[in-house]
Amino acid sequence: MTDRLSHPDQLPENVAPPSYTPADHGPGIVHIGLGAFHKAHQAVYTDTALGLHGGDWRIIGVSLRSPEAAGELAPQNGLYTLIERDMQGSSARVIGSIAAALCLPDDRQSILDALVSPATRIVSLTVTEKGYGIDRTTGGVDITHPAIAADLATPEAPIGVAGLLVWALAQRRAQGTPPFTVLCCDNLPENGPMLRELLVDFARRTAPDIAEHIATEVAFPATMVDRITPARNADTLAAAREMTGLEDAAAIETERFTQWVIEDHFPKGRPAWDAAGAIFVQDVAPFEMMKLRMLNGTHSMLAWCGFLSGHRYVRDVMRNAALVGLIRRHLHAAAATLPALPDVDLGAYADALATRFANPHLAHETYQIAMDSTEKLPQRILAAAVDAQAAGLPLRAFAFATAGWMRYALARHDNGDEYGLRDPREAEIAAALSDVESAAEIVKTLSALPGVFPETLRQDAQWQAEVTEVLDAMIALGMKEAIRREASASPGPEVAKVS
Ligand code: CS2
Repeated sequence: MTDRLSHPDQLPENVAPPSYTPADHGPGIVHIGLGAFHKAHQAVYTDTALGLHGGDWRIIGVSLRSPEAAGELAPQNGLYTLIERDMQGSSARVIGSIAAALCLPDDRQSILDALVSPATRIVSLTVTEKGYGIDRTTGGVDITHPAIAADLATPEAPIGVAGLLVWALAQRRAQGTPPFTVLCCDNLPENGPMLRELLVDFARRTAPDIAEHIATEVAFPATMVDRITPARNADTLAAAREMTGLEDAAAIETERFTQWVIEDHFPKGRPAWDAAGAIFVQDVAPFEMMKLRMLNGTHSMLAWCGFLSGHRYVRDVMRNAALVGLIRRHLHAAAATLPALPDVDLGAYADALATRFANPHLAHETYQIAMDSTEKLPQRILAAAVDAQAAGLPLRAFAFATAGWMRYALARHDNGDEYGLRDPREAEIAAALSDVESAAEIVKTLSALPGVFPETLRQDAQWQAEVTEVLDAMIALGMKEAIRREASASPGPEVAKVS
């Protein structure tokens, strides 16, 4: 029987162990959202930083609901294999930065203790866009969000992000412990300030005396995170077994590329993430916008259109010339909406993205990216469309992407086969579309979903007409043909510019 990974000494020569002794370093970070992305990104930067500069900065990883991650990591002393893949091939290393893996329903007291402990100087988060419970129209809490509703009712027994963080910050203040720095690592615009606003609003409703403390004394650095990380599957575990000679239930795979841009505002210190390659800047917003609109916006467009035209993986989409043309067009259109960034060549960034998407060794499912689309569309596509509209730039690429989402929201393939949207607003969308048929009605109905479409687009007849025209073609001709026609009709120079 194959041994299970639990100690760095077990590793063969070709797999790098942590370059430090994990047990020599105490925890300094609580991370909420112990999923593949955290394990491929922040935990890796922390692992490298610990190896280079040491410090008590290991991570107590927390899952709010599922016991899965804790169940995989705990028997392995937090160790896991990270498989990194690029065009040249794959390599593996073992990460030692996770000191403990906990799950809220099972380990509640340990998690609350960790959040209040003076040793915890940073609380970082990757809970996905839908995990926070933000009301996009007000920036405050969405009182219909299940965790927000539960925590507003019983703030002394929190189960969600806002409830737990406000509870912990209040406890720390009462005990005279300085607040931790809150580091949101989800793909949301101005993610630090966004989370501050959410917590301040939650506190105003449940613990008004600490709302001001959170607004003025807690640091919420903004950050842009980037690493394409497919959901782990049986092939990942088999690859880890082959590369390490060990069983590893917690192994993950990711691309070799990684990027982290962080606003340098950590009053209680931080790991030497800069030594590990993170870039510290005064203002993250332009980087965030670039990544959200170019990488994530294009990703969403290619996911809807790729999924509906029969492409299971992103790498397959990148073998379809018509889709590649539309991807190039989208990258260019998104780039045109961005403020200039010194030292960043957006054409080169677009090329690099196309290469990353085409990575033949990464099995990244279009259906995975299409998940939670109502949470992604506004900052990825619609915000860019609004800026394009204001600048008098062509809206076609964004109208095409939006029509792709609307076609996806119908929840059935061209042949009638149904699929689940896997979106928090799935039921609402299904109900709204139940007696709607024409493209024009679908556009009108979906554009009216509260909090998704900006008013300036809803009022723009040209925009509405373009989205309707594309959606009509997608429905009438089928997705493949609509894509082919769009690609052949789209003006060459616009496509060619970023090639
Ligand atoms: C993707 C992102 O699933 C998605 O929505 O667009 O997870 C993307 O892979 C990452 O943001 C890359 O950094």
